[in-house]
Amino acid sequence: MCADLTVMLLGKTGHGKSSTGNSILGEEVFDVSDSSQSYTKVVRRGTNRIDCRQISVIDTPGLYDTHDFDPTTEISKTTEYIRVGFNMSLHNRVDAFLLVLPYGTRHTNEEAAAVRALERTSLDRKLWDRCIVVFTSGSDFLLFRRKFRRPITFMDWCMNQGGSLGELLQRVEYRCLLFENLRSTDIQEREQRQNLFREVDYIRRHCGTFTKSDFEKVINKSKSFFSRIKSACTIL
Ligand SMILES: Nc1nc2c(ncn2[C@@H]2O[C@H](COP(=O)(O)OP(=O)(O)O)[C@@H](O)[C@H]2O)c(=O)[nH]1
Ligand SMILES: [Mg+2]
Repeated sequence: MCADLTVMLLGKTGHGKSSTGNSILGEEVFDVSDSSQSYTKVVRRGTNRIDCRQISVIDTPGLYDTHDFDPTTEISKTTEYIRVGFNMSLHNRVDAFLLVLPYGTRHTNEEAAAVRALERTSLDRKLWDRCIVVFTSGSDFLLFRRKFRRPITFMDWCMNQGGSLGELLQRVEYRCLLFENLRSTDIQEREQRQNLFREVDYIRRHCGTFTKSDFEKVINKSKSFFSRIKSACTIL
């Protein structure tokens, strides 16, 4: 299978969204920050042709950046980024949303709340079915697994996660990928990309295409969307 592919990066600032976008494209297209300050200020698209595929990556500014984030604002920001991303995408289509988290950092309450807020943005299964969790700093996992007499696989590690991270991974049906953006060899980079393509092809085969009008339907379908957001915010 050699279909064109569009993915959108979502997550907190500093988690490695732009770096992951560059790894996928095999080029330094997006600016990478060297502090926890949000470098990416606007939604951007990068494209490249790899093998026989036209690859589009949509990078977004960080969500849930501050400790005292307001969930209502964050939810409408996420919705807006996704909408702008669709406008930039080829054929108004996004095949998968990549939720970027750094491997090895504790899944803090703050992060758990961020993911819950994202859950509330993506109320519809149609969005969740297209989500892939990408863990960055993948080489730290390779160091970690060496500690075991019989080294565990990345999937073993994912299946062993509990708490809010475990719930999230279950929610995306363990569509999880490991990316090392700084210290990977060309071969590793190629393998990471192939793993991504495999997941996205699977999503497309099982869920069909997802266009901007599908997204707008998801948002508009329930007139209660905003009231649901409001009630979600009172839980947070
Ligand atoms: N060691 C390591 N550092 C990474 C990796 N991915 C991103 N970083 C670093 O994390 C910081 C934030 O990356 P960036 O892509 O700008 O994150 P964004 O704010 O989510 O777009 C930068 O210093 C990157 O060099 C990774 O896979 N391994
Ligand atoms: Mg960025």
